[in-house]
Amino acid sequence: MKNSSTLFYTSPAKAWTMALPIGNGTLGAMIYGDVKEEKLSLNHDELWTGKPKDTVREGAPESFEKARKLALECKYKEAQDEIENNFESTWSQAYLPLGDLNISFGIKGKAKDYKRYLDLDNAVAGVEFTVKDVKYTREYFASYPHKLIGMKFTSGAPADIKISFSCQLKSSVSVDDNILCLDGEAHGENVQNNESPRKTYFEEDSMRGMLYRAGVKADTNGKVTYGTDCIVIEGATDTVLYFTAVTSFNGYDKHPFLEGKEYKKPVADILTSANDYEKIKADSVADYQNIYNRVSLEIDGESSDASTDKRLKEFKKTKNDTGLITLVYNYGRYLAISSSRPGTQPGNLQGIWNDKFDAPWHANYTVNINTEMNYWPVLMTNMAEVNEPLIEMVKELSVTGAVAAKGMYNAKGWVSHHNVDLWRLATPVSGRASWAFWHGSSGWLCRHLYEHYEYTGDVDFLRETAYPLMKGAAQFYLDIMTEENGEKFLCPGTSPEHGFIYNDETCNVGKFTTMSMSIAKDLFLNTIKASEILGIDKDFAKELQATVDMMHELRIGSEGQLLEYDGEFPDAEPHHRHVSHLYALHPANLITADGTPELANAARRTLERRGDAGTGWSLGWKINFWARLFDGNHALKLIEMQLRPVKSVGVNYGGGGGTYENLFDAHPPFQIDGNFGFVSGITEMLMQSRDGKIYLLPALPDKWQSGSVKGLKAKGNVTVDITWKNGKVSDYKLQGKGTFTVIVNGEEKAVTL
Ligand code: FUC
Repeated sequence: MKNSSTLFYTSPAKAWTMALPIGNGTLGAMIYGDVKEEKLSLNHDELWTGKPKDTVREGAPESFEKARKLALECKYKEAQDEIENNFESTWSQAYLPLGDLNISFGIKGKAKDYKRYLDLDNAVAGVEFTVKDVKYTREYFASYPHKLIGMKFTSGAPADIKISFSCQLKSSVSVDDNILCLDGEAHGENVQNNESPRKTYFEEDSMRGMLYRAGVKADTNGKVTYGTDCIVIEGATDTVLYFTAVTSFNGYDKHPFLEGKEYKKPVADILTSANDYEKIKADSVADYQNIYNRVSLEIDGESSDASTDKRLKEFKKTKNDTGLITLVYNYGRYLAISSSRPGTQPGNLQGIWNDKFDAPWHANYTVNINTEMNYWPVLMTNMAEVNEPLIEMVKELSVTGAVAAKGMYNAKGWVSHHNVDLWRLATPVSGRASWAFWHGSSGWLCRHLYEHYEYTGDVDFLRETAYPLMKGAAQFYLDIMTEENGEKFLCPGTSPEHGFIYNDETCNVGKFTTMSMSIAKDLFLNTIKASEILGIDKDFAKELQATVDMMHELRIGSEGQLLEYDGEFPDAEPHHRHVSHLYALHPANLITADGTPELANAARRTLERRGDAGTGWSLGWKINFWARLFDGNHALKLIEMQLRPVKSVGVNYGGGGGTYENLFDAHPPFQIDGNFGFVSGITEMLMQSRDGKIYLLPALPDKWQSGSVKGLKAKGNVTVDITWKNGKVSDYKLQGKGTFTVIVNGEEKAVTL
């Protein structure tokens, strides 16, 4: 097993952030690997509290108008109070843990030669050790085609195994037709109560939540006994377990209890048809490799053979283990494939992995950066199908979002705010305006739809899916635009989640923000381009262009920085983790290093003033910013910071970002976005593409003198392979169709493929 594609440890996981994740997009498990008491902490991506509900707040449009008027009069604090008191709506629902599978091995004695691993080339995890000269092995994988988790345990001498479930939710355990079943129920509500959400069970059917069944089947050469709440196996040398789970979730707009789908029979169907372990495993590995193997990265340099925990510690000191960077890159691609596949839910704040009853931020979809970051790498690393759940979510959100646009703003089109959940919450949650009052996600998410077209070149997708959603999101911003002195802007607004000082007070609502203007402008320009490609909606495109022409420009402040709000106010927190006003630089391309050097310089000043420190995702975003500024050395500095070993799991909003022992990104706490920002950042250091241009090695750090990357995708559906030596491209291959400008070793070359 290669050290750039294998995580391994020489002792069991003592904490969840040391355990190893597997997943098939829907089912997730964290494997601890204890010698005697194995534990798999389990998840199902549909297991959320709540149900569809009307979250529009009465009187919201009037409140919005009041706030707008106050902001226009520069009464920022009053505008904010108005929003917080009379505009915002209810809390998001929460993602729940499914339960634990406990596998007790009747092993007595001390283990030797212990190894616990996750092999990214095959998406297989395992544990092996010897006790009293008897060798034990365990193997785990999650299968997308077979909808299950497979496990195989072998031992050199007959062994006893006891299998049971435990669960933090209302649940019961039984044996049904030789399947050990866990039947559980999610809470009908994640009620907000004095600022703290409480998950609540109700009696009335209309208030009940989602139901689910998890099941395990054993296939063994030992003697099997079924207890009331366990399976006991005696004298086995070979045992296979199959695990699956199904919920009553029947769509974001269906009541999960009253209109829930059948969920018990599918568990039995999946498990009874699972009989050939080796074939199921082979199918699953092939299915995974079909995506994973499209990209390969080699950066010449040291690559340590030490265990992953030791490598992290060592890296902090020497920063020399380039193989660790490649490992974390490959791990990010693995996590994307394992948490997001066609037909599943999009990856939430924790992907699909969560063991907490009260997960940080409810493990919801936080869409003021986090969910988007989850999907930054997927198109450029050639995994377009991994994007599908996000696209489906945006489709659904446009329905709830149209209700939110009308009900909250009396506006056309659709809108979503900073939190989304399984039920496609589109209204602003209650709480501080600094996070809750932000209507940028509909626009931001549409950038992913347009990029899906840009990368794949799929015009049918643009016509049927992306364009109508982009148009609806654009209609909303168009409809709520404010005009003053011949200029148009979105008033009022907040720049997530950072405020400014005005009249000695911290304010979070301004007349407008650079980010909301960039999001709207970017969306309008992409919508205009899309309408031209499709040859439709000429008048609408004209209206958008007329508005763009009147929109506030990006403005540079007295210290050369980009301004974040309407005025040059002092920052409330100069080193704040969000750098939202650089949206134009990344993910958008309104600022480019070669096209708009003055603004690029202002972006650089902004980053310098903000500082490098940050949460995991903040470091991740900064890798991408520096890559876009063509500064590979600074990007590498952020990569090195992101690989700092972290143990603490408490919420830290400061500069504590890093990496846990299992290579999960540490906000802290664990938040998966940083893993994905890491992958897109490295990819953008090696290749960028926009407007028919393909940049090879635009931000290569001095330290990465030679290497190769294969199988990346550039916009226009071009597959890109690059080999470099002595810091220069030595060979490259582009596969696709069309005419492009390739920027290679400082020269521009026109190529027709
Ligand atoms: C945003 C960020 C926090 C955290 C949370 C889930 O609010 O500002 O750092 O990532 O989302």
